[in-house]
Amino acid sequence: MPTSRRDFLHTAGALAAAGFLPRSLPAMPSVPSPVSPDFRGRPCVVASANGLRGVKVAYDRIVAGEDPLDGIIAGVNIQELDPEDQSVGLGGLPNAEGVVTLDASCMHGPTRRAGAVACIEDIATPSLVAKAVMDYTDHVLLVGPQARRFAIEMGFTPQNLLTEKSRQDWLRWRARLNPNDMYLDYDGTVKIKFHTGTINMNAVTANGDIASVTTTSGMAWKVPGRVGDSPIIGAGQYCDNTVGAAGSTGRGEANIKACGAFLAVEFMRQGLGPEEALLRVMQRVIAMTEDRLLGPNGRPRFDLQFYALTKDGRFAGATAYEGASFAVCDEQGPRLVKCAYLFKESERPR
Ligand code: SD4
Repeated sequence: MPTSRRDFLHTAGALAAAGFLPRSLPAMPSVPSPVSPDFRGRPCVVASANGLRGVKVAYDRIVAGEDPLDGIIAGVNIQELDPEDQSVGLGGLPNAEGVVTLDASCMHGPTRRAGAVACIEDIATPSLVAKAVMDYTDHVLLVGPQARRFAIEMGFTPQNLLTEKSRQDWLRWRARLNPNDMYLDYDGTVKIKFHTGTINMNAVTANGDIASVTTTSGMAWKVPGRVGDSPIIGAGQYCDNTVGAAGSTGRGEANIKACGAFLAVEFMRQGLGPEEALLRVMQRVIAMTEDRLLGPNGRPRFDLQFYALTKDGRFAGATAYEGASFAVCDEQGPRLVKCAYLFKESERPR
């Protein structure tokens, strides 16, 4: 039965009385108007720690006047094309069937556009395919074989992304999966990687234009067809040219439910600094986490990092546990900075 406005108000009142809704809804914060053309800020690039080389490349490009999205995509391309980074692009760890499938998304603040690809095979630079979706189609997200076909039509060259190193890691993982299968077990001293990686990068130029990008091979050994948070606009990355940008790496399943990157930007829009905004996002993620992924002390059993910057060049990284770092480049040059955190490592459930 349709709910009348009267019923709705009555229910809302009951929920407010029970503490589920604020008693009086606060006024919505106004969306800041676009800054004037003579706005002068601080150019800055932030990324996950594996973006240390990339933030310098991106920073130099945006300071030289290049578009912020082109700058950060050039930055993440370094990791996508590096076969030693097994969390992204060429050499990324494959799914359970030994197939490398990649996810990526990007946003361009000045033109308020976004593009993404998910579960794409054979193309080493999905960040550029995401940008091509943004630049050349009326859509935001292409997936699977059709995303691959689109990329080839756009001039990308397909290649085998499974390096010998990642193939060996996959064979070891598979051999250990089931003691009763027909695969001989590897020597027990060989360490199996359960990689979580990914690269997220965000940039703001001196005139306050913002962009964000995230690219990944996703969770190692995932169920074929699995898509993580990286290609989901508002989860893996988000940017609003009036406020700032944010993105994430780590357990995408945890982030998707909190729309973490969007939430971080919304918290910054409401006036929080980037560090406080990201810590609040992390708290929201934990509040949305199912019991099986929490320890008896309520602490998460997974890793998830967030990164953010504001239109005026402030930045932060944050995570649940002490010890993680993120990459930044501004006028002080490229460097790793410690992430803010909620808990000591000793509080992590064993
Ligand atoms: C994902 N956030 O696919 C990405 C990559 C990752 O563990 O680090 N996965 O969820």
